[in-house]
Amino acid sequence: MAVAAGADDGANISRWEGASPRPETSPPMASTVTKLDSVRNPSREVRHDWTLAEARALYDLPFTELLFRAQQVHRANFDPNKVQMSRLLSIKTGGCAEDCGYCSQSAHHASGLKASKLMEVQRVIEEARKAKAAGATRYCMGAAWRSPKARDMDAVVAMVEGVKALGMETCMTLGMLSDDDVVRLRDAGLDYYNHNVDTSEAYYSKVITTRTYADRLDTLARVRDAGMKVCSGGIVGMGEGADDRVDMLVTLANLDEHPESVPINMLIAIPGTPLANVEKIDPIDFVRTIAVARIMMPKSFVRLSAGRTEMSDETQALCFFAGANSIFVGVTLLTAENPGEDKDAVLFAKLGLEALELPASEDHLQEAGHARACSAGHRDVGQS
Ligand code: SAM
Ligand code: DTB
Ligand code: SF4
Repeated sequence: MAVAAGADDGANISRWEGASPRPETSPPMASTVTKLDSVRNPSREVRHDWTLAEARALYDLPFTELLFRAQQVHRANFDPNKVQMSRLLSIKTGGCAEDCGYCSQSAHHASGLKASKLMEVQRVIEEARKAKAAGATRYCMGAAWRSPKARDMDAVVAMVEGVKALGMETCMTLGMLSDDDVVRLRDAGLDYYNHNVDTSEAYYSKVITTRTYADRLDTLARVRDAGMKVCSGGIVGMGEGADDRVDMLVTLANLDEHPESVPINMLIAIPGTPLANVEKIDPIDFVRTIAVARIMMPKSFVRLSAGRTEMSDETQALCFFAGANSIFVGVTLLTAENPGEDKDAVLFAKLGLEALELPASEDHLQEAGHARACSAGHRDVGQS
């Protein structure tokens, strides 16, 4: 059944407009109605049966219609002025066996990046503490691995436990996971696992040859089955076409459950990698990708992820209007640059955006109490 855009939105729109009544709007032009009617998605409906044609029809809508519609979906599900903030840390950098064509950390490419060993657990916890003080609510730890080795798992588990004890949400991205790995991470209290499909299945083999699209989906299924939250998205601007972008979103939206977090990265072109000289994506097409992700996965956090240092304030503002509601904060991502808290504070003030805080659930209060107890414990150990 076709539902006109906005048909179910009145109450939701006024929710964020305080006391002001929803303004009267003129009916849209006939051509607009026809285009919008051809795609079914009331603002709160979570669908898992998207077709490529439907997704592409959204992507191809006149820009302001696409953004209007994405903003309607966004307002029906989120406070549009709140943005979730995550901080990344590379816990094991470089020397990776995989050949991902975009990545500075692949041993296959001459990016000049110095490889390092797995970081000490206490250093990771100290970095997380600083990130929390700077406003991040989720700490994401990334390792340049095809998959974690059994010998590394004790340290990784200790990192999750230590960061969680600070009262932060935890996320890891360690490559492919086995059944044992997911159980250990879940039992340690890992909240999210990030594993991106990266692009469409059709374009994938042009970017990565050392593991398959199916391998990625297997890991996502393992993470989901173990009961952890899924963070999965991809990269745009790798020379793919619009069909690849929407196909990637169809893959994510048609998973049994939508990823709770959907990072949309703009390629950071790294010298020495095969994608170093690929043509840049038009920012308007990047914003379209964000808007379509928002519409297709209405209740997921859509993260405006890598590539913000290359974006104007205006592009980022359009991304937030299109429904992006999460960012990475801090001056580095894993190995590449990010705007940093000072620049983001200026941007957020200009746009009237605010950081989304974690709900003060009993769990988090308990965790914060546990963190205080732990840090007191560590001081005691240090003093004895
Ligand atoms: N090794 C793990 C893996 O690949 O699953 C985790 C780390 S990996 C760096 C995490 C994700 O970062 C990749 O899947 C990719 O989507 C993104 N990424 C890596 N390099 C990037 C770049 N140069 N530009 C944009 N996104 C990038
Ligand atoms: C994701 O989708 N983007 C983040 C996170 N997940 C791990 C990583 C971006 C990496 C950008 C390139 C770099 O810092 O090396
Ligand atoms: Fe390795 Fe991950 Fe980089 Fe691929 S994206 S080369 S798996 S660190």
